[in-house]
Amino acid sequence: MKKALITGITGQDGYYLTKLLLKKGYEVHGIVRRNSQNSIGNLRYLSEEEREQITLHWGDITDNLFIDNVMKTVQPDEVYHLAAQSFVGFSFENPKFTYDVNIGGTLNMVNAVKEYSPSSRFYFAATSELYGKVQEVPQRETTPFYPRSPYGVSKLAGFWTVKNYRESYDLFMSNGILFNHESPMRGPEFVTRKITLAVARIYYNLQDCLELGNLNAKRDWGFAGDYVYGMWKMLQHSKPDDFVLATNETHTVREFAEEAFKVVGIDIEWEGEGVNEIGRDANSGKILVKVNPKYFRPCEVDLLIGDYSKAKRELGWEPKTKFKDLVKMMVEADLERVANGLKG
Ligand code: NAP
Ligand code: F7E
Repeated sequence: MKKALITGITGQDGYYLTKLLLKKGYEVHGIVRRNSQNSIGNLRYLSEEEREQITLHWGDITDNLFIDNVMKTVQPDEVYHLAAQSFVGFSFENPKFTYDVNIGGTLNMVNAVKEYSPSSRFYFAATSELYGKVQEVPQRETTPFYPRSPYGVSKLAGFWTVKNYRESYDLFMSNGILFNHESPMRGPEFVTRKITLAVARIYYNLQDCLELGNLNAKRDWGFAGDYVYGMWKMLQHSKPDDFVLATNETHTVREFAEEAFKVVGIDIEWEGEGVNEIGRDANSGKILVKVNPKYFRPCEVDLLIGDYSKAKRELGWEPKTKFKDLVKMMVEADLERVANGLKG
């Protein structure tokens, strides 16, 4: 039985990756940081049977003694390093913390592999945020990087740390340059989930209006369930390497919101510009979307669209879920959650 160690197991991708690896018969170990509620994040949505199969190790990735011990004890065949301070907006407010977790934590992980489990195959969660102010459209593995946030800079350091350990010590370490991927397990502060949750709450008259920041930002949004399969494929490959996973389709935040309201039968009509732009229910005239500058970022990534042809060619990976189906899946899941909440 193969053994996998997942950091960030309580997050969005941790949830889908755990399900995938359990299904494939892996012994799954996860790193969870302690909190006062002993909460296990998205792992609570796994079945009891699935949860019982996971071994949790309680600690923080910034603690190198803890990471060394886990690596020595578990001796995993595969390590999926997903843990990070992953919210770009928050990284502007807390750059030091973001660097400590995303750079320091990643260094702890690769070093523990080198010292205590050098035959482990290692996956690092790099990101399309490395491309930031894009130097080429669409972005691929050879596109020069230009990060635009403390988060992006921290992940750039992580990317190069992984590559440097791979080249210096002959370790199997791969970088997944993943474009935005979403799901019903997405944190509620990220724009897609913020929108789908608001649509469900507006539908049930629990909220009047949705406030957003930059409606013009364009993202390449895929489904997290498809992307964790790509992570696994990278570690089954004949050699370690760096791969873009994306859909090669891009949409504005405005389009995402429009599509999400459509799922509950509301057509949005837009008026005005910039901070004065509003979205009205075309039927009732009610204002459902407003712009609030507090959600603007000091530096924005305007356009992301990824070219995943290398992953397709070398790994046989392709995204399966289309944009409209992703939006529908997320709105429907939030409608159900909000309805269940109403039932108490
Ligand atoms: P997420 O939902 O924010 O999950 C992050 C995970 O990291 C959570 O389990 C969190 O634990 C854990 N974590 C944070 N700081 C930690 C620390 N100091 N010690 C131990 N665990 C810590 O992120 P995601 O969307 O699943 O993304 C997974 C990874 O892919 C992240 O590295 C992210 O930066 C990267 N990525 C994401 C996307 C995307 O679109 N989703 C795209 C490219 C790259 P808590 O539950 O305790 O907070
Ligand atoms: O923002 C704009 C915002 O926070 C997307 C992380 O998983 O993907 C994610 O980073 C866009 C930005 O994700 C709001 O300005 C408008 O242009 O959902 P987001 P992100 O910054 O793209 C990458 C690939 C990662 O690696 C990250 O870990 O939407 N936007 N209005 C808004 N964003 C938020 N959060 N909230 C708003 O109200």
